[in-house]
Amino acid sequence: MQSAIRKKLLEAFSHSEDEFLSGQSLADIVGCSRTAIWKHIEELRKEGFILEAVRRKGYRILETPDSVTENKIRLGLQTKTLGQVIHYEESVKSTQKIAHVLAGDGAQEGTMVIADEQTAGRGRLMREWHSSKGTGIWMSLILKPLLPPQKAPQFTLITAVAVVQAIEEVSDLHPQIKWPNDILINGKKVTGILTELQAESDKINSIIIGIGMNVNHTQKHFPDELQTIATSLAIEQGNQLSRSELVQNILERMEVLYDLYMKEGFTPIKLLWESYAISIGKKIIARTINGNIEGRALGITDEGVLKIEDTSGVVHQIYSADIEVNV
Ligand code: BTX
Repeated sequence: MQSAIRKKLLEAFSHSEDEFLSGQSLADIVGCSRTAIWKHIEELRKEGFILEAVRRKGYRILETPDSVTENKIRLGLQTKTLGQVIHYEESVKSTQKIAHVLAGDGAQEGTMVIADEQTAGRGRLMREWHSSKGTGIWMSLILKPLLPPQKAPQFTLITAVAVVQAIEEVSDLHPQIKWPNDILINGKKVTGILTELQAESDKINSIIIGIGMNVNHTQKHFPDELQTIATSLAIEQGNQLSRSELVQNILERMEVLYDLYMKEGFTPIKLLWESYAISIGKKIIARTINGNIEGRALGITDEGVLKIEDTSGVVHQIYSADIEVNV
């Protein structure tokens, strides 16, 4: 985790745009000596930031590395809570695992764990999540809403809306959501969401939301078994995208939607979610642990539960399943 000085320094640069900031004004804003500022600037340079230093003018950032480090995400981040504490690691087994430990130790709301690579990333039901180095966004976010545990599945849907909006913000793409946790582009999976809980019987302690997004993968980054089902933003868009900008957008969108949800409940989120949903009105199969249900997807309830009408007209409420659309 970053020192308070580094955090303030990056916040100052976030507001300066292309302007130079003098060593003295930085020292005043941050509350340390000019030598300390210089040391932090050298650290940023080592990480790949290109800073211009001009006598009597000061410093400005010319270029930043293509990374998802704490420094890179902090620069320009416009949130109040989400991502205000960032744990970055180059390589981890699973960001979800680390976030669970941090949440158990009382991590503050909005704490994020992010890695450049996961060696044992996981999806639902302990399925594997392929997370190659330097290509994607592998992050886990800790939220602490004062809510009963039954509300937790709604956070998968809130996150899905935030992710779609973030992708639309930085690209020309229009992803769709497949209930409950897949984001698809042209029918292929670009993002998976994993919502997990630390809770007591009547209250949530922490929700840990894992987001895995394929960003700059080429087709050959995917193993054989994912060739036909996975895609990346770069494959669909035709050019590479900034992972850190996407992370910032996800955090910013998520903060707005989370706020809206806590103030007004799930109804406004539901409308947004349905506007991006792929399966509504279509024939689908829901594969649940109790067997398959085939029918037409009617929509979601105010709780975020999927409604399916089978051929005999019976409406089923599905809490958890894998969905196959267009059968
Ligand atoms: P899921 O169970 O819905 O999807 C898992 C399935 O998706 C796998 O069985 C495989 O078929 C397919 N899959 C695996 N990797 C990829 C990939 N990179 N792109 C597309 N399809 C893939 C989805 O679970 C939830 C995934 C959450 C991942 C994040 S990453 C950060 C955090 N840490 C962690 O360990 N998990 C979460």
